[in-house]
Amino acid sequence: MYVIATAGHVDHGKSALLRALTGMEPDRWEAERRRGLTIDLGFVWTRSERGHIAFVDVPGHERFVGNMLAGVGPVPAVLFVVAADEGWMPQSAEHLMALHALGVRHGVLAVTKTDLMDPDLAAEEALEAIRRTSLGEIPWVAVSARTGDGLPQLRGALDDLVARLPESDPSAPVRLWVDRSFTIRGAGLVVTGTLAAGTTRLGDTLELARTSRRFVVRELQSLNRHVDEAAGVARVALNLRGAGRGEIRRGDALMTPGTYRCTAVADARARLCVPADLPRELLVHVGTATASCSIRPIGADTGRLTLDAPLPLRVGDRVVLRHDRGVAGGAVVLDVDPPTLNRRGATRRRAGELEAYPDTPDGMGELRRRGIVREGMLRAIGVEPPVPALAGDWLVAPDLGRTLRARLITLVAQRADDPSASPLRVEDARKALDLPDARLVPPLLTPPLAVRNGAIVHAEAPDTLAPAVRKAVDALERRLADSGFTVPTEDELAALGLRTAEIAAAARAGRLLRLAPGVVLLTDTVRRSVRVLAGLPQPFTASEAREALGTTRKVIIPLLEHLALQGRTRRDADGRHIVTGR
Ligand SMILES: Nc1nc2c(ncn2[C@@H]2O[C@H](COP(=O)(O)OP(=O)(O)OP(=O)(O)O)[C@@H](O)[C@H]2O)c(=O)[nH]1
Ligand SMILES: [Mg+2]
Repeated sequence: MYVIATAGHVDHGKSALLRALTGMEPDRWEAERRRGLTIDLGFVWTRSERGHIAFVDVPGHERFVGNMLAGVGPVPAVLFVVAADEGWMPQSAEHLMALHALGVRHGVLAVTKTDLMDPDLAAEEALEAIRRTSLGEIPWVAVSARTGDGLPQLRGALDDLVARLPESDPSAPVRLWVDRSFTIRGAGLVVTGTLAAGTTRLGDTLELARTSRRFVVRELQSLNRHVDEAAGVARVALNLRGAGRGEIRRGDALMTPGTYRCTAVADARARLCVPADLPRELLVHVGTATASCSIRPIGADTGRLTLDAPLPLRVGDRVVLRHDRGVAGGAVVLDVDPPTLNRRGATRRRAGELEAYPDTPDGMGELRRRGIVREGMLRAIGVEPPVPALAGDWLVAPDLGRTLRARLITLVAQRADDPSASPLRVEDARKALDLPDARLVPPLLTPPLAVRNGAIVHAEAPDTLAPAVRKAVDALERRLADSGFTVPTEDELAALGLRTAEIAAAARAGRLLRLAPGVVLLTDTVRRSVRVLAGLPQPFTASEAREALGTTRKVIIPLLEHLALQGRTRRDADGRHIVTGR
């Protein structure tokens, strides 16, 4: 299915043309038909060679420009209507400005009422104006809704138009801007909208962005027919279980849960207007939503929008800016999570940053700016993750990843230089590198660095440990197995051939721990000591620990320091020790 919106000056024959094309009535309200004036959006459709083409008919009267913007907001293509007898008019220009602000690139011009006047002059005027906008060169057709002249050509032009429309992604998260909501007796609330991308299915859960309330799709229709699923671009009508009368209204957005964030502050690049020249208070239109907003200029063409109500904005969204005299221009959303601008010089710096932001969402740029970010966050702000997750759902910018790897190597090397140092724990590395999640540490390690028992070690170290040293440590382990808390003396170690250099190598391999000169422990002994200490009434003093382990002050003081550093114990206000249970 394809969806096309109309545009054009009041009374130029938009609704009459759709009536002639589709045989359906776009003016839904009795008042509209009586007054011969479209007030609100109309929805009609026809079959074409390529499938259904649905139309969103908009009002041309300047008083209803808000409704017009809700109609064109989520729609990718336009049927621009100009009456041959009146030619280019103020609302033609305003609608064109809105389409340009929204970045609409696909359209057909219909010069209608050709039964009243030759169309050429009107066509020339209109094409001249349209050419200078995002629509560029578009085909035009002369038609008369009254006589039916030109209708076959218009159908042909519409077929060609839809054939050129870009495909939308059926797997994208849903953001359905609601354009109508009504209650059906016995069924409850029904909402309609143009699904721009993504797929919605019966039984799906959608989240109302304004309140975060979730609803299950109980019934799904497209063009008045029941369907099990609908993929964008499509007109859809959803009956939502549990939604009360008036709970969802035009301007609301129904979202795939967890794929969006609402924001009231966004930095944007202005189109067709200069932020500094705009009134401070404006209306901003996006999708079918309208919000009051203030704009604060940042750079020459950039500014910060602050909305009176948060909206599920995405990077790359096109918005229309309007004041009491009409459409003022538009803007492209560049950043939906912008930094505060409190510090001196912050605005000037920000102006420079925003200059470098592209108009179209740039996943790698967003990742680089953030360095480390969750996949869901990038999707929520409107960009596809440009690289696979490194751990969990965390993405790391490639440049930053390289820097972090190098810093990890340095950190570990610094420890290795110090024979008495214990291996670097993953949590210490996380803190040192300021990572948001310890799961990021292992994939950032460069072999042979690897994680063993929560610490970073040279994975090859046990194998590269000289056979004599390995044998000596093995022998020590055998001898001390089950012997409780025993600290081998320097003589015992020397007898096994374990002197300073050998001890340092075994420490790097994670087998021995050198706590202080003359205080060398098996890693396993340290583990056992924690179990013993955990069995003491908490908190405990150093002497109580010494007694429990049957050791000396010379050993217990560095041991307790080591355990505290490792986070295995902590000190209370009186300097006593508590096993943390980790
Ligand atoms: N002679 C002639 N009159 C037409 C033609 N198309 C529309 N009209 C008349 O023009 C008037 C306005 O037509 P609409 O279709 O309501 O115009 P519109 O653009 O939808 O107007 P709004 O929705 O209010 O902006 C009506 O009286 C129509 O009968 C046409 O091709 N020839
Ligand atoms: Mg109309």
